[in-house]
Amino acid sequence: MEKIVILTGAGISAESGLGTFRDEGGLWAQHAIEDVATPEGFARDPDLVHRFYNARRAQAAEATPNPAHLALARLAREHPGEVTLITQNVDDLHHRAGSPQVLQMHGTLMGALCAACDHRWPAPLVMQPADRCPACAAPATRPDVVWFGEIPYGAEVIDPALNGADLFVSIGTSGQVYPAAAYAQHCRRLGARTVELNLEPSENARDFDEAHYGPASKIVPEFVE
Ligand code: BJW
Repeated sequence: MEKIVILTGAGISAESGLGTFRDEGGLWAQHAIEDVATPEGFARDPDLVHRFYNARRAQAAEATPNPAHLALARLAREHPGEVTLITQNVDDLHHRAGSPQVLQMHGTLMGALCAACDHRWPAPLVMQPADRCPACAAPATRPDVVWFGEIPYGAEVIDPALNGADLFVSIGTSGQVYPAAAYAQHCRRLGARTVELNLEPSENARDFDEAHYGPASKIVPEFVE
């Protein structure tokens, strides 16, 4: 039984209408990273950060999965127990495409997190700095996403999956953000075949044995078939 680990990034959701971060006109062209994706930025201006994530939550709720999300869901259903799907994305398009298990290492737009007591609950469509935590009542509600300087979720599942992978496939990610950017090199050193599916060569393109470049909605279904 071949163990397959798939890592996805913003590029897989681009054709569902959700902006990537670093492409021309992407999210970081409109907002400084340090203002909206760091705990320090949130402490400085929680209103701005909530507006940024409220807008993205609303957009994500309107978006629909594209053929790339659907192909990965099909792959996992057809190969039960063989596929580990890790996404850096905070949208829920893999879930809505029917992927049975999705590890959202950078959290989820659909979740709220209390910065005071770490309690988690489903996010309201619109979050505000004064919103109180349902567990401890602190007005410390934040989106349940992982910002720079914070520890990504799921290492207890991700690390063993990477260590046991026969095939590692990276889809729609620029390879600029760690630890995800180091996964291909790690898997390759341990003997896995590594494949990149992206619009253009990523920052870590040298870590892949094989690459296919083009829009995810075309190249992912082709690769999966
Ligand atoms: C298409 C397409 C189409 C477009 N079809 N493709 C080691 C070295 C150096 C630095 C560090 C290091 N280790 C840690 C750091 C610090 C830091 C870091 O990486 N900094 C870098 C800037 C260098 N990392 C962290 O702080 C992380 N924490 C951490 O490492 O903790 C310690 C630790 C150590 C060891 C083990 C474990 C932990 C946390 C990182 C959190 C990142 N958070 C964000 C925001 C999440 C919430 C939100 O969504 O707002 O995550 S930043 C942002 O970048 C978001 C994304 O998930 C992430 C990656 O972006 P992604 O998905 O790659 O998007 P883009 O836009 O960059 O690329 C899109 C790609 O798609 C492009 O290639 C296009 O070509 C392609 N594309 N259209 C196919 N149609």
